[in-house]
Amino acid sequence: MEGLKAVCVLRGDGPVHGTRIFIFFFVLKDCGPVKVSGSIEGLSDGKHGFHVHEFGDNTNGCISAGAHFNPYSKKHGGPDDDERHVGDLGNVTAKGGVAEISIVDPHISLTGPLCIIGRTMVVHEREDDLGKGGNEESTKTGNAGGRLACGVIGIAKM
Ligand SMILES: [Cu+2]
Ligand SMILES: [Zn+2]
Repeated sequence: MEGLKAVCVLRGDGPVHGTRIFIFFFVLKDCGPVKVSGSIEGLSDGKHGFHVHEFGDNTNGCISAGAHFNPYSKKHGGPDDDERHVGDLGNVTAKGGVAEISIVDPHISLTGPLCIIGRTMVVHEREDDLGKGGNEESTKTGNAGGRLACGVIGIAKM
């Protein structure tokens, strides 16, 4: 499956609205890891939670995407933790309004049961505390707050 490629265009209602954000996902070798690259414009400087959410449904905006993609019913965590949702990609960091994304993740996949194609990428208002916030919400969402922008992940032309 080397070279399989997916794409996502994030759209939001707030300051992120109108920017064209392409995020590319590449499978580096069979069964992953997946490289995620791209940039997000219109963000306030600092960290913003960045997750794959369960559903590829934007009928009622980003909220229809449901919770974090969590096929193993684990608690929320950071990308380097064993206890994490498959969709937990941590944070992106914006400087001068732009976050450059360069993530290699061994959990998400573009094939099989952990496939993220058809699900939704979400960027959040606040920093994801990676499950270490000391309250119940931290173990579910990382207290990342509202959903600034989202987009369904699709199969890209090679
Ligand atoms: Cu999220
Ligand atoms: Zn999570």
